[in-house]
Amino acid sequence: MKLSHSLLALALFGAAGMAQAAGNCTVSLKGDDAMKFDLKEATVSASCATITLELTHSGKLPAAAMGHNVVVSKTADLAGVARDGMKAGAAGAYVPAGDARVIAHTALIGGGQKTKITFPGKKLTAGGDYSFFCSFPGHSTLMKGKLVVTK
Ligand SMILES: [Cu+2]
Repeated sequence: MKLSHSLLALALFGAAGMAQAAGNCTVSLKGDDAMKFDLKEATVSASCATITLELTHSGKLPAAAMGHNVVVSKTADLAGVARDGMKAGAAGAYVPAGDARVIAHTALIGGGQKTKITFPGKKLTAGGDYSFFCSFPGHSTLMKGKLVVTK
């Protein structure tokens, strides 16, 4: 009896694991004029061949005043990337060019716009400590969240 119960538990765990590996290849975020993302946490799978990162700016303000992007980095790199992004300025869309700490980033958009990018799941490691944030000057203190990476 005990054995069959453990086997059943294993089968259930296995099924849940497979379902997880098959999904979670898309992250959709909304940013608004109140300098907020709609999510504090998102989950993706490192086994996705391609991860899609979508951003919708649901506000009305132009990119120059309330621009948003989504940058993915290790959580430990967030502050440094945000700081160097500010130095890159509007011309660099507030993302440091060729910076290895930037795992992925979308374009900077204004109210009413949408953007998306893709990157390979293998750029992430399951269980790693990652964050997503907006690198527009001053935004990352509010506009950030945890990117949970599963297998
Ligand atoms: Cu922003």
